[in-house]
Amino acid sequence: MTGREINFDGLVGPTHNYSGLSFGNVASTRNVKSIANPREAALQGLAKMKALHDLGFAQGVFAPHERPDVASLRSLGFSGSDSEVIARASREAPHILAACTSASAMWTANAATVSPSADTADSRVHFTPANLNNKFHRSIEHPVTGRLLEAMFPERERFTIHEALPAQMHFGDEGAANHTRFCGDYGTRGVEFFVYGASAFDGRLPRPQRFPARQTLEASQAVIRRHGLSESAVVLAQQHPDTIDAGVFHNDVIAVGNGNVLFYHEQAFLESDRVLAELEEKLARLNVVFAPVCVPADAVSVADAVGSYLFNSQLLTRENGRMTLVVPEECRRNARVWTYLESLPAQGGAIDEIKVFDLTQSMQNGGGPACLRLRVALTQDEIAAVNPAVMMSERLYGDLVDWVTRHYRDRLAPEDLADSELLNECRTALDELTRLMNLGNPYPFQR
Ligand code: SUG
Repeated sequence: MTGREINFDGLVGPTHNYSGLSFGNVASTRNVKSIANPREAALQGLAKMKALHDLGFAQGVFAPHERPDVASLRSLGFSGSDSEVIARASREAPHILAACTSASAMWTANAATVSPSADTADSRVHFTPANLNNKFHRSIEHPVTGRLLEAMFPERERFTIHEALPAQMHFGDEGAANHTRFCGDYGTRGVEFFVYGASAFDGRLPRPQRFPARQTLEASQAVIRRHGLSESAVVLAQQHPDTIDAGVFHNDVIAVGNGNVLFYHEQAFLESDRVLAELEEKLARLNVVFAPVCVPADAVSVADAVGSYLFNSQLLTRENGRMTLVVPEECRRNARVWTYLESLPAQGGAIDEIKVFDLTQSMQNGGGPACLRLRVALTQDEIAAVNPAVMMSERLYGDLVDWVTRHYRDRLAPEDLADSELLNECRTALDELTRLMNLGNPYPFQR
């Protein structure tokens, strides 16, 4: 093997809560004003990271952000000391305070789009932090995401960290949640698959009627240009607008790919036949035999997929070349989905193992196993250049569990967001974390 995929999971931040901020994400809307347990959320995520590390998968950790984001509140006119800013925002605009307090950076599939060096014109690994322009609470993530990526991938001659795309609806970019890379070996050239929800400029393309299409065609095309990807190794596809209207707000809620496998729902894409044929043909040029696994609607409906997050799974290649599907506990609770999953290993494809994790705290905001991780495929030399303090180990796991246990609350209700102590708790925790993970000073309060 010349390359490896590392999964960088978002460590859930201390302000994890349910504010119903994501119109079009049905779990977020359904659970608005529920009581959150940030400590449990972080420990659930860490347990998944550690379990996958123990199984031999390469696992990294992506640090959370400083919240509430006082600078954003100030930019919206709230003034005074930090605690006065929070008090005023909670009185006058609690929805804005909630947006500025979200721990949404945990869903690192939305942190950036990543192109491995084997695919890019200058043979560097390219990262474009996502502008997440469709939702205010997420649009404030990219500056710190960029600084964290710089600290995680410090060698500029190997790793190019771009600015986010222009913060404008025409270039709405949701990062790797709408990007999949197919390949033979992770270190050799692959085909990058970009799925968009709608075009911002081309009125002939259909668009969803009920919920927003967060990723635009034009954003995907801009990332392709920036990363120096070759047209012969890129496939673009439009997500089916009806599925967006059914709650599929990112492609990773309806499809997941890895290696030569695409595991997808029958209704995921418009022009499905063209998309599959193009993937097959472009992969064949790289001597990779494409192996799509289509889940028919009569086995699992789109509603079942949205409710269970079957496709928001991680598809991981084990050392023997076979694949493990990592799904959330919710899949076991849906009889049709579970029946399908139990039949999958016997179908004779590459996926012959299912692992189930309890990620309920994140799931209640619409974030499953795939949302929580950013995949970065690297060569051995590049792996050696990653900041070692962000890589999962027995020691880091122990340190992070201890850190979460000491700093996180086990209950966060909507009214708690007005408590300015939360900001101090978050800053104290993050100051310690930056030393633990050797991240420098990426946060506004440290600058
Ligand atoms: O952007 N939820 C996130 C979930 C992101 C899931 N990511 C992927 N599918 N890759 C979102 O909708 C809800 C926050 C709240 O309502 O409090 C939220 O932001």
